[in-house]
Amino acid sequence: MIPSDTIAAVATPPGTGGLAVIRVSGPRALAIADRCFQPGRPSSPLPSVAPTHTVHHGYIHSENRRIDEVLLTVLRAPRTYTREDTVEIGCHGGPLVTRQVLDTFLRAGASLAEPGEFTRRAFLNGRLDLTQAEAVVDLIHARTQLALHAAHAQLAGHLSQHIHALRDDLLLVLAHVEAHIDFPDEDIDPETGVALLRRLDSSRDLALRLTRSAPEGRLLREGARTVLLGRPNAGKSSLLNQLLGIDRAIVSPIPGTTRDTIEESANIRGLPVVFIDTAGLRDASDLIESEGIRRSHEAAQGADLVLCLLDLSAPPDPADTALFSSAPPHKTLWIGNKSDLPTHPGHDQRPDLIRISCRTGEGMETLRDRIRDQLCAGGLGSDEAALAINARHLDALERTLTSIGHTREALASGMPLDLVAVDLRAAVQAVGEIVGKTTTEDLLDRIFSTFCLGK
Ligand SMILES: Nc1nc2c(ncn2[C@@H]2O[C@H](COP(=O)(O)OP(=O)(O)OP(=O)(O)O)[C@@H](O)[C@H]2O)c(=O)[nH]1
Ligand SMILES: [Mg+2]
Repeated sequence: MIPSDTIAAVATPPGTGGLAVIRVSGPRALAIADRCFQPGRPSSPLPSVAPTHTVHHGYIHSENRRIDEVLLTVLRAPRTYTREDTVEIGCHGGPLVTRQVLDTFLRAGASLAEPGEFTRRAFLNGRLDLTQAEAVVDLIHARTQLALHAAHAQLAGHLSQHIHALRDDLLLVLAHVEAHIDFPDEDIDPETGVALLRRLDSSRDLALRLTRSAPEGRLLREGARTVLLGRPNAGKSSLLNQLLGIDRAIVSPIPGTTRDTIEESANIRGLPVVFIDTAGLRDASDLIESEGIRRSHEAAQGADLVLCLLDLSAPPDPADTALFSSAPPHKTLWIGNKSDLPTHPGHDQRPDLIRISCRTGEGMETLRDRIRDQLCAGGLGSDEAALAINARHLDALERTLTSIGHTREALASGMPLDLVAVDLRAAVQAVGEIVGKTTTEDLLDRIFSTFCLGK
């Protein structure tokens, strides 16, 4: 349904700032602005008669009282974010003045926008599809270059193109099948049957390829979970602080300093990484420490990457091997810390050890490179990862794949064509949900409620 009311919201974050922006969008945006805005010069035009994409100096007033001196931008449909008439008011950035400017527009006839309502309108008016609307959120929340890159690609429609191609292919097969349902006397000739199966297979391959970018999508949106494991005093908390560039965790010479897991995000060579500092691994008699160690093991199990830290200055402990058993070998980096101290000869046997010193910073750049390489080996940073689908896309693609599978079986085993069509329609429906060709109010509510106010 195309909305008919005019909405307003503060588009900048709450709090005090130099400027704030208030956005008004809808069929009455310009008329409402006329009632709230007094041009700086009497000869200057009111918003409703001002040309599109022009900026005007003046005052927001309410009941003959001046609220603020502002710059007002007039943007006429359809060349706007929502494709509706839009007015943006740049006012002073205090919370009170911003609120008063907004209230003036609400009193003049605008209604307060829901979170994400501007983007929801952009979607309903055909300016964006659903994957692009989701990319707007990703763009706003991107914390690293690579996450930003993926969000830009999705906003530009890279993922949509693939989804549309997939849907078009399935629709073509459906058209063939439905044509034959209408003429029940004619069977699909064997040649066409083979061609249709081939087309279904290529649809399945494309859908599978897209699902493979899901792990990268998660890493880019949520960060790669990287757990620091090691015996007490190995220097895990010191390493966390080094990687973050701040003193986040308490460091002390007393073994068993860290008792709970500490999580913090960092940007490693453009990749979003969530580091998790854990309690040192040893056989603890203390109840709290044992629980901390249990959590360390648990964190390592669910990790994207595990950093196993050894103290080079201390003799290697045979218990280390057992304790580190929870680290999955293909996603583990072995690190020797305290390279500034004399190295105990027992450590020479591990050629893959990355030598660092949290005290001097030696080896930290190499470690950052190795973390990036290890995460990129999983596909992150590749062109494929630029597709980086999210959990909603994955769910819809998996349903698409199931329906394609059923269609294929039904077609190959010569089932009646109206049954084949049922499965095919389910596949078209599922793939259409991704871009918003088929939607429900519920689905839209779920997506747009994750947006911030004013977006
Ligand atoms: N010489 C030297 N000392 C270090 C280095 N890294 C850490 N230390 C010291 O080692 C001690 C233990 O460091 P932490 O970072 O607290 O070790 P941890 O692994 O977090 O220890 P727990 O929390 O007890 O498991 C502290 O006294 C640090 O100052 C290093 O590279 N060189
Ligand atoms: Mg610690």
